[in-house]
Amino acid sequence: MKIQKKQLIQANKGKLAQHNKELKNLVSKLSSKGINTNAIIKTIQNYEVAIPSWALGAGGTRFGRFGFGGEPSSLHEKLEDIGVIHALTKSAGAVSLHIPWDIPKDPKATKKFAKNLGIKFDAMNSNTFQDQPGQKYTYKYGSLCDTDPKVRNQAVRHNKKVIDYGVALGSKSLTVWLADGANFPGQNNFRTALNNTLDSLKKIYKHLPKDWKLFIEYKPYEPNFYSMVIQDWGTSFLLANALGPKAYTLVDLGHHLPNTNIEQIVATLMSQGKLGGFHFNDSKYGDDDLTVGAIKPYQLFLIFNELVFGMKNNKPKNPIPAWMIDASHNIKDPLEDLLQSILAIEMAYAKALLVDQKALALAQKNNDITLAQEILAEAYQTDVRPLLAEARRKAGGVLNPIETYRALDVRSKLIAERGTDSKATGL
Ligand SMILES: [Mn+2]
Repeated sequence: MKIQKKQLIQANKGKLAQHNKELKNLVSKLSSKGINTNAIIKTIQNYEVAIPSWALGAGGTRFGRFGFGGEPSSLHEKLEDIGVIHALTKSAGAVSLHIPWDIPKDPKATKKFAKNLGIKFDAMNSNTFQDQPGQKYTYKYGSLCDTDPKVRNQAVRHNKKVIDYGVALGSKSLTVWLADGANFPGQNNFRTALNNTLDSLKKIYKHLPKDWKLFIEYKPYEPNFYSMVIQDWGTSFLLANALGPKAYTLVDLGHHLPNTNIEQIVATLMSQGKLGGFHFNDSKYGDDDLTVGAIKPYQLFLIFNELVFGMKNNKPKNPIPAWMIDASHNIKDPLEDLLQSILAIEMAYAKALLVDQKALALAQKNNDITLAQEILAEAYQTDVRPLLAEARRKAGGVLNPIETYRALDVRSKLIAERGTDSKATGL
């Protein structure tokens, strides 16, 4: 299903007067404080976050999977769903593909199909955490870290193949997340596992085209519960440095132990020019993959505050991170969940752009802790929704994406097209 432009214009019609009123009030309030609201609107207008190809269906938990009617059952249907999100928000013009869940049978045709929907191909994701049908060696005990070189080589070959698919689609980066690790003390030799991983990554790195990046994602536990080979940002950073200038660390919000200061990790990585990718989600306990902003919106704001600072004070040069939503949906309409996530990300971003960096630096210099806190709170407590709505409207999207999604009855139409028990590939 494809949303037509006139449907979007129609959706905004009745809301425009109220929106203009709210926008005018906010702009006048912020302008009196010397804030350039046009610049913020422009930044949000240009912001884009990739949607992973595995997030369009109802995700599973380790206990069960509850399907959602009208799930996309092919790659092109997944792209269509992203097209719906992009049409409403104008912020989701990229997809992050997972191989082998979403192998493009005809990359040229897929690229063209995506282009028609305004969708580009962002980072490619390899998978050596599951065995695939017909695969010669098992990843039961590891992939890039395995003690058997035959297993390692098979995993390296898979990653090279993923790069090749990406090249055909116009992607420019590969994300490697490994489940490799150990469930019990003594199971792995830590140093051997890490060295094997580095050695395998070097082979993958060599296969990268000149203008590509390699993102190394870390995770402290799960599926292995005693040790993960790439357990934290430090290990990822070490590997990225050992590999070279095209390798970067990727931060996934859910891949930290409870209460980790993620904003500090972001600041540290950017100060070294090594923050390459960013996966958004939210969590209460672990890698919960909940909707972005659902649990800890203030933390998300503090993270964006560091991202904004890092992008403004860009020495050494850190690339603009590859943004992606890495959430999973078991009980909500996946498209509504993604819309909520996009809005939460943009809200945190816009609020971070409000922070008076000069005043904050001065308060820090004067050790005025109360004022420093107040400067952040002032930005965080501002309701920026009219700015976000204006950014969407200017970009050709709608003022209220979730309301419009429901008013257009998208889910019922998808169910009518695809049936109630179509199934998306993925977890
Ligand atoms: Mn992730």
